[in-house]
Amino acid sequence: MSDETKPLLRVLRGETRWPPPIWLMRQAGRYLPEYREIRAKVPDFIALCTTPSLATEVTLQPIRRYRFDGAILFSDILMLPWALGHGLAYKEGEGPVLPPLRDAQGIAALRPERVADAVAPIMETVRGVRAGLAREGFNETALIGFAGGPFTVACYMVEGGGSRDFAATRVMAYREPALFGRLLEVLTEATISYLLAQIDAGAEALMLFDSWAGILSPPRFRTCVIAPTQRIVARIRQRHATIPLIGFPRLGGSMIGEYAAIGINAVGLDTSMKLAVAHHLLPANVAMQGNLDPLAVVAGGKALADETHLILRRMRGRPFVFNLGHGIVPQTPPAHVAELTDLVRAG
Ligand code: 1CP
Repeated sequence: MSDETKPLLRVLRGETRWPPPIWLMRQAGRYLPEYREIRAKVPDFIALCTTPSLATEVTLQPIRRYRFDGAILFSDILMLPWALGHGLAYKEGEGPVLPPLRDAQGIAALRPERVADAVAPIMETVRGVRAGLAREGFNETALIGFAGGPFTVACYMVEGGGSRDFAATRVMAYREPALFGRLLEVLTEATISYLLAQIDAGAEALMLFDSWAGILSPPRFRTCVIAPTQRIVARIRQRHATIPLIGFPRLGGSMIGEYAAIGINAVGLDTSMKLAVAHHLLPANVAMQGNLDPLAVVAGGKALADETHLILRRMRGRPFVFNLGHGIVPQTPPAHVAELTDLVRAG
């Protein structure tokens, strides 16, 4: 089946299809026993992301169970700082840990010239997933490549890991805008090369995860989220005029209209976004993706059905990709994901 007949790609290019295509953020991961089995043998998460045979396998696992319309490359947004030579480790139960980057020396120590070699195994995974999808007969499933939004990646680098409020990052963005801008610039350029390489390796659509976009004031949202994203979109469009691009400015709220105006094909909506407001803010040709609460999938049953039907009712008649409002959580029963795909496919 050619690209043009894959439902996800058609919808991202502006077509309305019903039932809508579906995939789920973090669809490969700890809620799946077959993922946990591989993870038990590879305790180092970075090793999992950089071993093409294993990363390919875990990318395909959820497709075999649920025949999702999108397969998302198994990797992590923090593999880019890792590729830039910034230290990265994943601590059990703690999430990612990086050396906090707070000054010009920290930026000068980044090594953009290393990125292409460092991400070579990830490109091998992209090729492996495309081949695996074809070999296993998933002809309608499109491969989604991704990167973190430069702002969100900077959050983890400045803070040195996850945080509830990324206070050090926001203070740096306000107090030292030139320094923070320089960091964003290095990340933006590296992200462009990284995403172009994913397209060359076989990614059919790309998503930018800007999970912490919404913690900024509107003026800083423009300079730290919209401007870098606009540059990424323009540079990718120069080489690949029609590749679908999905942006996820999580918690972007009232700013998503301005965000969508930069030439992105689709906007990922988080759970807090009222869909009537999203309709008002986004142009009709921009597809929407989202926004079921991941905890509704944990609940299952009537609550899951009610929440799902509400979203389907609100989205009928416009380009729409069913997804969650944030990543699936580890305690999700795999049977509830099957309930969800049945509900969506019944329209
Ligand atoms: O097995 C494990 O325990 C590791 C858990 C895990 C997984 C499965 C991490 C560590 N990353 C991933 C994969 C991942 N991360 C994907 C793969 C594709 C998919 O199935 O969707 C993607 C797209 C991401 C993106 C990602 N990583 C984001 C953006 C989306 C989001 O959830 O907001 C972020 C913020 C990260 C950082 C990260 N990586 C891992 C953790 C635990 C975290 C969050 C840290 C924190 O802020 O507390």
